[in-house]
Amino acid sequence: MKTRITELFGIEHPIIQGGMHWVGYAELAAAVSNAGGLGILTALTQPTPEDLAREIARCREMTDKPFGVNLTFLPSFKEPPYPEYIQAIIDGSVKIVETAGRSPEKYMEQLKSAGIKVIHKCTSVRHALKAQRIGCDAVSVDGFECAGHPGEDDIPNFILLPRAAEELTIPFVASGGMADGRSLVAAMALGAEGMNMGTRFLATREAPIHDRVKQTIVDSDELQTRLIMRPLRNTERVLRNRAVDEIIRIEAEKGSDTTIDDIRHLVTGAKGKLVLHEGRMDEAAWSCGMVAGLIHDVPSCDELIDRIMTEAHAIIRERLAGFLGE
Ligand code: FMN
Repeated sequence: MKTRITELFGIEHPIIQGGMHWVGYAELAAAVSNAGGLGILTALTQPTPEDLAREIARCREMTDKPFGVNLTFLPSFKEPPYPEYIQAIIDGSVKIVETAGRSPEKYMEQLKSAGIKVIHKCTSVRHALKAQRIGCDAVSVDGFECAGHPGEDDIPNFILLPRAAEELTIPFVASGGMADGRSLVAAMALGAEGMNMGTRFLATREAPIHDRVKQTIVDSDELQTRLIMRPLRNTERVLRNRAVDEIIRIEAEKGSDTTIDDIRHLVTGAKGKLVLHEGRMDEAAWSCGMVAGLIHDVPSCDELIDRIMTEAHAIIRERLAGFLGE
């Protein structure tokens, strides 16, 4: 399948693995890239820019295919040294960066002058247009269904993707709620040129997380996610657990007076790591998408991507062409 996204990034299949905190290590990124998709390391999962440089080198040993690095600009307790992380990306000869959260405007010159292609992940058409204006090469349009931060507009992909198609000239991938060949074909029908997946890649053999997390996703349906941190305008979609129930209780009690200090103990990155790496499933809130309802197994990345592409071809050639009587 050839699209502007496969051409832009030099990949075989239009499938991207979005950056994921505590998950986007070399094992997963290399497995996705080796399967013909675009694997992405998560910069801020590495404690320092030097650690990121080592992780890039490790990933390069595991794959000779293109891979990228995610740089997330979110409100944080302490601003990370972004220019130094970017320097590690440049020094590691990585040519693709996925940005997310705030606009990457401040860093575009540093990225572009190193010949890096930038795909910005955003949750609204206006942010996508801004990304286009400041020189991003592509965008990842993240619908309300997505794991992590869906923004505050709550527009699902059935509306958001065709709206993006109406406005953008740069290519975009659909993100949020994508799981299989049906997702890919639907996203492309709505104007996208590929798809980005997070939750689906958590439930793969190579994802370097605890098996209990993978099994929990398989066991969950589409009704199990919750939105937290809405009163802080930093909404996050997470899987329901004891910590999330407690956050929801606190937010209901405090309403718009909720502050990060009220819930910090249940949302810190350090605690999220206990869930993802140690399988302590009730320890903290952790990002998970509604797409859990479509995830029923834990394949390898190669099996998953191969299955998605086979299914997508069959849908286009047989199911859709069949409606035309061809
Ligand atoms: N997106 C980021 O840009 N930065 C992150 O650090 C990040 N961490 C994530 C951690 C987890 C456990 C998950 C499931 C998602 C995370 N995301 C992050 C969002 C994904 O990259 C992707 O945009 C999202 O999962 C798409 O929705 P889906 O899960 O329905 O596929």
